Amino acid sequence: MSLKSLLIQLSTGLVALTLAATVSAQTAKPQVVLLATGGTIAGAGASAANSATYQAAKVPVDKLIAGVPELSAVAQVRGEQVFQIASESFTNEHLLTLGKRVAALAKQADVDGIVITHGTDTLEETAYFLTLTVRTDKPIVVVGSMRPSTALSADGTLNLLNAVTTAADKSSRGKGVLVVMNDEIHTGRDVSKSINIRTEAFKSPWGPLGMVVEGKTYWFRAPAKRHTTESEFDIEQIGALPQVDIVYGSGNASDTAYRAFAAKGAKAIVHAGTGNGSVSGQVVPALRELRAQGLQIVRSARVVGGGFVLRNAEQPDDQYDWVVAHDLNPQKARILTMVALAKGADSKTLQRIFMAY
Ligand code: DAS
Repeated sequence: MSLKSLLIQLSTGLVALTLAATVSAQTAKPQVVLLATGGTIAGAGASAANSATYQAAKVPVDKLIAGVPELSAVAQVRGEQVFQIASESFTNEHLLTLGKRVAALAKQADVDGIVITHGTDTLEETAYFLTLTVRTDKPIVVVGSMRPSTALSADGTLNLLNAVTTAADKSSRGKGVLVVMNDEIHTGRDVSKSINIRTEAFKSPWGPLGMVVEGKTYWFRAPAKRHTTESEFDIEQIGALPQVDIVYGSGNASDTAYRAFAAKGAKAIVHAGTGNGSVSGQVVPALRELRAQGLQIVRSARVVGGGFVLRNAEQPDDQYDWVVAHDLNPQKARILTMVALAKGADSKTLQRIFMAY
């Protein structure tokens, strides 16, 4: 064999080896699906100085992925545009559509983790809904941003990289649905948007689970409540979610809103009460009437962040057959009440569920 043909053979072999190594390196990377729903993380402002004035839900999923080239070093990421909306416009139908897509993807062998980009306004509700109803131990990570991608010091790109890092990390498995924001990893159950225009907007009353820093996850505690694979709820068994409304308590309260929601077909009302979920004397008769008509009455509080509503404290819950939301804020209590009523829970079962999830 001539030297020339030997060299050609050698270089062909080398190319084949390099190719095989590249392909195997790519296939060895975790496979993460990015489900985009809109929000500020997909937002765009008129100028870089607009950190709080912008249009949400403008940037498509492929541009979100292209905007963070570092993702390819962490995982093989493929995107789907599920919705393109601001999350204050989420409906129960959006929750069901998204949940069913997540559950279907989680069953696929070529999916190791799922990231959902989402508006921050109702992110906590979606994350809680998914942790209650999607039966998988694969990492599902919900992420948003407080500033649009066009702003100086935009937070979305690093939040997205941290979310994919967390979803690609085996140590994230079995921890329920997670929320990654501002370098922190929170449970979808505990976290809520507590500040409306700062990047450190998301807080958990009992603290985050951990942090993501420079491509690594650091865990400091584990979830304490039932979720995902230990849940009695299953998105695949939920056809529709019942109407559950929230009424905010304050001084000079009246029963108008409670009666109006009931008249429009609410199956339960979450009372966002003052203090320990207290109910004004002028509202108690209406709530007792509505309970007698079959509505569930759930006492949450406008101040729960770091405490919980105690049963039979100022309100005789046993006598009235009301339910307490424990440490869940009103918006989370609405999600859990809907999921429980969709499964036919009576008041005793509903109270058990509030203590367990
Ligand atoms: N309107 C907000 C939303 O879509 C924007 C955001 O903060 O993501 O939730």
